[in-house]
Amino acid sequence: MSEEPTSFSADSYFATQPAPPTLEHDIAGVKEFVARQAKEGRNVVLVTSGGTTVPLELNVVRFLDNFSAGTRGATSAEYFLKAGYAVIFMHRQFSLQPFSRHYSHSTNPFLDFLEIEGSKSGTATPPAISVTHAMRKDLVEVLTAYKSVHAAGTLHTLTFVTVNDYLWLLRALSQELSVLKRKAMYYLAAAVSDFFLPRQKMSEHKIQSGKGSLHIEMDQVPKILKPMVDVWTRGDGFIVSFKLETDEQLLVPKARAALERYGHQVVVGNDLHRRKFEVVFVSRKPLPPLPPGVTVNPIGEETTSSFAESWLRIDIPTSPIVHTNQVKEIEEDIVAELVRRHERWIQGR
Ligand code: 9Z3
Repeated sequence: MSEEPTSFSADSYFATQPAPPTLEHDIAGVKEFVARQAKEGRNVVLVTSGGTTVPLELNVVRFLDNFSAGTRGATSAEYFLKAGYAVIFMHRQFSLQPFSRHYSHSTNPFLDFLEIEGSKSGTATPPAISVTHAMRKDLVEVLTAYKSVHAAGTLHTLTFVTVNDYLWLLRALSQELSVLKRKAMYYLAAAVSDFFLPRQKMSEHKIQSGKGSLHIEMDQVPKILKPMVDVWTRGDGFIVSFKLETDEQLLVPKARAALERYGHQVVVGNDLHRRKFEVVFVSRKPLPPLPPGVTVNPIGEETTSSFAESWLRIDIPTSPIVHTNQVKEIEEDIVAELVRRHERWIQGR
């Protein structure tokens, strides 16, 4: 694998990398969903969530992955639904999803709070199952929200696995959503690989280990935010990207650079280790002060000549695993703030 790296533009990427086989089917589903939401007058948000993989072989045995459990995306999707948005939830297969995330197999396995009621011997009817008393209140709350979203038809779910699936889907969905003009929001919380191996350079079969160390040169994933802003969404979409860093010092400069380069509306910066209780909103224009009585708690707003940063912090949870819906989630305030900003965007301010 010693070929020279290629520099891909978005156009050359899509001209040379194959579309996922389910793309046409996925587009048809989204088209129908968007048309229905447009008729019913809802704002629609595309939420991307979870990590993308980069396969190393065509018959894939090994792949690189990006860190993300899908918590940010799944949690935010619930708050957008609560705020009256219709949600297209585009997520990594098997990552967390709205509603079911409360009962993930690793942190809150649902089998642990189900009980089998006494069975009547000699009958063919299986015994009833009940929920332990302590879990009932939370489950009723989650189930009620889940059922009402289903009845209203306001959640549409799609999956990706590889960064290639992600890029093709993002382009197609942005184009579909562009019919909603300013009523569409794009909330790009998925953790997207910066590097990939083009199909043309991939080994067909499992890479063999006999030759010692493995050297792979990867190409850069094209920067798709620029065409997304200018072409796919035709400049109308309210686009929010996330910037993940592990060096806190880089967060604001990198977020500003992204805004400068791509021209979208907001970058939400988050440090890997602090992301559950602290984020920073970075945008290009200074914003008017927040209205009184809002739930967001920006403790410091700093405005430079062309960028405004507002920090959002919540109390650090005392226990790492808490099996209750009563714990404050930072996504509640992130979504509230973005809904307000989107409203202003719709009004052309
Ligand atoms: C994020 O920064 C997300 O907030 C997290 C969420 C991945 C940290 P979890 O799913 O984690 O709750 O476990 N997402 C964006 C990461 C990303 O790939 N951003 C790109 C970049 O930083 C730009 S779009 O260059």
